[in-house]
Amino acid sequence: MTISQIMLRPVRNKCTTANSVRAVVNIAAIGMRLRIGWVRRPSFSTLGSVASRLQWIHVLFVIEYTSMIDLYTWTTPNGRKVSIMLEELGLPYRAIAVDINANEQFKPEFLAISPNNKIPAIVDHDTGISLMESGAILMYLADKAGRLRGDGKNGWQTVEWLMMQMGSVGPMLGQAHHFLKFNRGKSDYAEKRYGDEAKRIYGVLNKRLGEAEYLAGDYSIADIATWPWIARYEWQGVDFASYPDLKRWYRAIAARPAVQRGYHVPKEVTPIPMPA
Ligand SMILES: N[C@@H](CCC(=O)N[C@@H](CS)C(=O)NCC(=O)O)C(=O)O
Repeated sequence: MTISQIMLRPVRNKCTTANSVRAVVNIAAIGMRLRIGWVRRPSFSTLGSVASRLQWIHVLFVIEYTSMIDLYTWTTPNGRKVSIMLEELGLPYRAIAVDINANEQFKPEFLAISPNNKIPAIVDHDTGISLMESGAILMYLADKAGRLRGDGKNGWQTVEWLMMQMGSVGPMLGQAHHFLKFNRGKSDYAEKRYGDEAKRIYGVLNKRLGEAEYLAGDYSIADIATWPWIARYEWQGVDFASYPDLKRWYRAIAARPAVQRGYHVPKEVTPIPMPA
C-alpha cells in the first residue's frame, strides 16, 4: 500500500474533540482506510484571552491509504457475488451502481472497464488492476487477501466448483429466469429445457453438499459464486423440499453477516429469500 495523501484539516473553534472524532468516522464511511488520526489541541496556558481562544484552530492530520476498490455492480446474482466477497474480506470498497435496466452498462466509461458490457467489474486503486468477469474478480480478491480460495487439494476443488458455477449454474439458471420468470408462455420448449436443467443442477449441488459441508470442503469463493444464484430459487420454480442438503447449505450461508450486508449492495430491493 502507498500513502496517497496527507490531509491537513483545520477545524475552527467549536470543534471539540468529539467533533474531530466524528470527522474521522465520516471519512471512513466513504471507504477510505484510515491509519492515523490525530487531533492537536492547544494548551489553555497558550491562550491569551477568550477571543483568541475562540480563534484557535484545532488541526486534524489524517493519513489515508489508497486501498479502496471501486465495485461496479447492480442488484443481480453476479453483482452480489463480489459485494459479498468484499464484505467477507473486510476490504474497503465503494459500490458504483450500473443500472442495467437503464442500459448504463453500454456507457463508454463503463465499457472501458468492462468491454463485455456486463457487471460486475472492479478497479483496485491499490494495484491499478481493473477486472471484469465475476469468477476472475473472486479469484483476484481471494489471492489479494489470501483467504477463501482453499489450500492444497481444497484449492483445486475450489477452482472446480467455481468453474462449474461460471460455466453451468450461472448461464443455465440465467436462461431459466429469462424463460420462466420474464417470458412465460413464449416457448414451451425453452421453459421445459431450462426448468429441467435448473432441477438437474440443484440435484448435482445437493449431492455434493450431502458429502461436504461446503462445495469445496471449507467455505470458499465457490460458495460465494453459487449462493446468490440459488437465492433466486423462486424464479427458477424449484422446491427446496427435494434438496435438503442444498437447503442446509443455503440457510447457513444466508446467516453470515457479510452475506447479509453484501446482498443489499448497491441497494436493498427485497429481503433475502428464506425457504421454510
Ligand atoms: N460471466 C459474467 C456474466 C455477467 C452478467 O451476465 N451480468 C449481467 C447482470 S447479472 C449484466 O450485466 N447484464 C447486462 C447486459 O448483458 O447487457 C460474470 O460472471 O461476471
